[in-house]
Amino acid sequence: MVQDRINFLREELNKYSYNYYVLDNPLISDFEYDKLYKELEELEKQFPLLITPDSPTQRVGGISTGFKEVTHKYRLYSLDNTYNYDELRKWYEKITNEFGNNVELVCELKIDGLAIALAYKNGSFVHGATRGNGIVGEEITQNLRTIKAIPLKLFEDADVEVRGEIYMPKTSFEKLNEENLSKGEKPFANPRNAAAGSLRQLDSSITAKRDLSMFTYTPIIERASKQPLTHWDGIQYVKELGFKINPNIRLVKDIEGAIDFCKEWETKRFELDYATDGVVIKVNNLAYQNELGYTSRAPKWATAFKFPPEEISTTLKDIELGVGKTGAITPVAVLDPVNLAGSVVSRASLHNFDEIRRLDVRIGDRVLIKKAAEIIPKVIKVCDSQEHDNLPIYQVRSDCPSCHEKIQEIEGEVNLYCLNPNCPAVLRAKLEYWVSKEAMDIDSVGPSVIEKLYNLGLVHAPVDFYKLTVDDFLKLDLVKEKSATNMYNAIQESKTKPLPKFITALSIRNVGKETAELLVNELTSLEELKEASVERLAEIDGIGDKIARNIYEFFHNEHNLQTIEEFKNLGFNFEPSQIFKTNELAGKTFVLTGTLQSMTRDEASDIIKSKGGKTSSSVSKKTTFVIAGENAGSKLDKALSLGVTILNEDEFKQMAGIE
Ligand code: 0OX
Repeated sequence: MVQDRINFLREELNKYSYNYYVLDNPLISDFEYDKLYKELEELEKQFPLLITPDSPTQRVGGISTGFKEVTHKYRLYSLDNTYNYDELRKWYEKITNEFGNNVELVCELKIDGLAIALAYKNGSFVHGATRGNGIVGEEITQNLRTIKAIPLKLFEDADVEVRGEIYMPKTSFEKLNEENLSKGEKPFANPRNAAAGSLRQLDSSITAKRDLSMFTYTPIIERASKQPLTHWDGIQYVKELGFKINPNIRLVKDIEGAIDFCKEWETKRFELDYATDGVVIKVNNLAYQNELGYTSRAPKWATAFKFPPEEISTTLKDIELGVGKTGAITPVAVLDPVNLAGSVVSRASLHNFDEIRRLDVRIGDRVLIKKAAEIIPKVIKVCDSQEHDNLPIYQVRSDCPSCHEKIQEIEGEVNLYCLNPNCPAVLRAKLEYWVSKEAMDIDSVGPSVIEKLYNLGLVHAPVDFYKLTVDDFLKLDLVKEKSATNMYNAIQESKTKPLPKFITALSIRNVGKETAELLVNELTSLEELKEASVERLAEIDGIGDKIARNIYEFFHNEHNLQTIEEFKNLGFNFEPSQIFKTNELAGKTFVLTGTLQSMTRDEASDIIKSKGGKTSSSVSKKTTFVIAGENAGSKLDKALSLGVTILNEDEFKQMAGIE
């Protein structure tokens, strides 16, 4: 009776935990899970003899005095690396020389974590060890038990040994580092170190608190209901047994197929929430694998194609200061050009002066730069060197590099600002932003036209765009009648753009497209916006006190109000009716991926928002729909793995009620 209930609870809990941690597909709330878990815990307390090591309550573990060395039953080999496609083709040629053309390959992302081996007897997890030197590793079973993506009990009573990679998601790594910093502890250098540090804890309750996961990539089936003959089938089989498999895996016909996979992931990898440093390519047929065998350190049937480095060191030649549309002074590192993740980089972001001070960056230093999801790489640290100490400490200049007015601090802001309203750099940046896609989207007027208009004294502030005649454009060299008329028309047409775009274009500090939309959705008209108090503004979901104050100050500045009046007199349309939303898509969150045929992603996003829906840049359990265009990437894979409904462009248009 008690045993039955215990069995039932264990099965239920295992099912929910598997769906949550392995399939990323939660079935019940944390509350419901905890209720079942507590009931099981209570029963096991009353009947301790019924506790088994594969019970879900046994993931907590205790304190050990050290890690025991263990000899692996099967050696964990390394991988030979390849760095370019020709090397890959040569590797494949050796194989096809032996087996003929069209040897199938499996491509897997190479997870940058820690390799481990797990042993299962009669379907239960018995022990796990680190890779060590491949022959001898350290037994860390207790710590591995705390990782929920590692099944304690398989769906089948099988004897297997699997290998895989333990990793920490990038977002969890950042969170952990923030916590460490706030406690005055040293941050981890990267997610891999954080995973290693978490795994090597003598107190496994610490490991349990860290967000670690595992992708399984090598199945060794000793006794089970199936004996796969290919690597692909082996992977599918261990998935059936309950292990977590990376969804970004592909079976290809030949090396060109594998090269396509590598090319695809060279850039898409930055969208993932875990680090990957390459692609592992494996011969699919296990009989071929057997015949090919191993060198002294690595299999001949597999190779790792390494992505170009995401981090590289170079010399900092100078620090240039940019002046933004709000007057913010932003330091930019000028570098000795280097190849980073496939492109030549000669400039990198240094964010702000606090960052320069924090890193103690000095001109002449060797610095480490990194390419992350963002396009512009950033300087992440100064490399240790003896020269560093002899270089002069970077001195922040006190004047604006453009107008030479004194630059100032603003309370609550990390940047320094040039607050001269007539600073040429600020004026130019505002003009460029006005025409940008995010703001008024005047495609035909680019930075070089703006520069000429500005230098001729024809345009000083955005209102001046609307006073230009076709003849004014003809004053610019190389501009002919047709393009002059185009530019004139595009500017005039922009007067009818919806209010959020106009507000975005005003360059209010910290107010971009998203905030402008929030404002208009709540306050609906420019008049209401002008009259709103700081408190009213801060009440809007998504607008904090600081931004509320910036908005308030902007609309209580005489010069700004005059400018807005001028726009009105020039025929700008501030009708609130334009921004009323419908609510067909209320409560639904969309993620857009790939290229759409009949509209841009921004346009689709505007349609969603105008109908009350939300958009997000990443797929999660909260995503309602993923709209997948052509060449949709990892977001589509993630949606598939989470079971999120995928819409094609036509289905989306139908849902949104557009033809
Ligand atoms: C990974 C990874 C590592 C095959 C024989 C030696 C290594 N880091 O993601 N290793 C392997 O494969 C074995 N596959 C992977 N995906």
